[in-house]
Amino acid sequence: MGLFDKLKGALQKTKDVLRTDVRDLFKAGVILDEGRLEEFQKGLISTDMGVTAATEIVDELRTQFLGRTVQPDDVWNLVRERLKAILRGAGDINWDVRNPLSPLKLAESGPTVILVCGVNGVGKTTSIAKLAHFLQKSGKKVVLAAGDTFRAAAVEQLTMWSRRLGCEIVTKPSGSDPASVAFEGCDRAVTTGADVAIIDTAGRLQTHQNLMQELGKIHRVIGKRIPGAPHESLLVLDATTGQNGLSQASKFSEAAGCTGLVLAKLDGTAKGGIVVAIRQQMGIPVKYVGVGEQIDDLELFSPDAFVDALFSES
Ligand SMILES: Nc1nc2c(ncn2[C@@H]2O[C@H](COP(=O)(O)OP(=O)(O)OP(=O)(O)O)[C@@H](O)[C@H]2O)c(=O)[nH]1
Ligand SMILES: [Mg+2]
Repeated sequence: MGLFDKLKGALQKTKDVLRTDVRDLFKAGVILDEGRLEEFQKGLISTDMGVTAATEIVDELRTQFLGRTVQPDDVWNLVRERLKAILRGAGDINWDVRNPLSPLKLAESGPTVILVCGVNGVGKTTSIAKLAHFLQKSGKKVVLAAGDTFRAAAVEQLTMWSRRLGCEIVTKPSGSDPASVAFEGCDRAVTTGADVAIIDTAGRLQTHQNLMQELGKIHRVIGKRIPGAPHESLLVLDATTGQNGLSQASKFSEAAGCTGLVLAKLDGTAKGGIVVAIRQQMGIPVKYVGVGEQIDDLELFSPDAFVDALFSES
């Protein structure tokens, strides 16, 4: 399956919302009135794209089409272009669908460090394995650091992935300081000439101040071993989360300066729209989407492919 097909499958539920609840509103020949605009806005908001984006789209529709007959295609083209523009943001990322590493900021010399954080159970460890696989396929040598020292099973889980991937892993006993694991992971990457170190962290709620401070410390310690690192600080969001994703993005960003999102579990959501809200309100781009539990189930996020999949006919 190609990227587009996978995305289409992953976004099925969001598409159903848009299509069944909303699409009927703009049957050919219908005159656009305030009632229809309001209904449409509700449908857009129900995908979690955020009130700001939904209002912008509806305002533009009002300006162009209020009191006139409107063709469904006019509406969809407008929505599509608007969403793409929001998701592309300021043009800070050079999306290249042929290069899965294109959204990542890589170190100019020495190892690139990728810190991965997020709330409990969102898909951090699995996403790390998938990302390592991506990197290895591009010829990069990867070191993993099992920074979730909170649960013994977490170290085993990442160790199992490292065996399958055939890459090195740095671990410490349960209860060790996660920052020291992160430090050692960076150290190992430097001394073994690895290209990338990926640091796993324990799941934590964004409302737990101590744990957010701990994450801040991990971030700082990484920078002590490798100046300028981490080069990427990826926040993994569960795509089923909806609006809480915004609060997660905000708090994790404060602690760990998030440079991008991984939107995991997009295969099971009606809420793919949250990425629009996060991009628009916080400027944090989605870089990857998780579309299943297998090692290959990670896709490069592309604004155009995402929006086109969201509105495709089939
Ligand atoms: N369907 C689906 N399941 C996923 C995806 N990513 C992860 N999972 C599943 O979600 C569950 C949790 O994944 P983990 O990677 O362990 O999540 P985590 O964030 O590391 O969890 P903690 O370390 O406990 O905070 C596992 O059963 C994964 O297989 C995805 O993209 N799609
Ligand atoms: Mg984990």
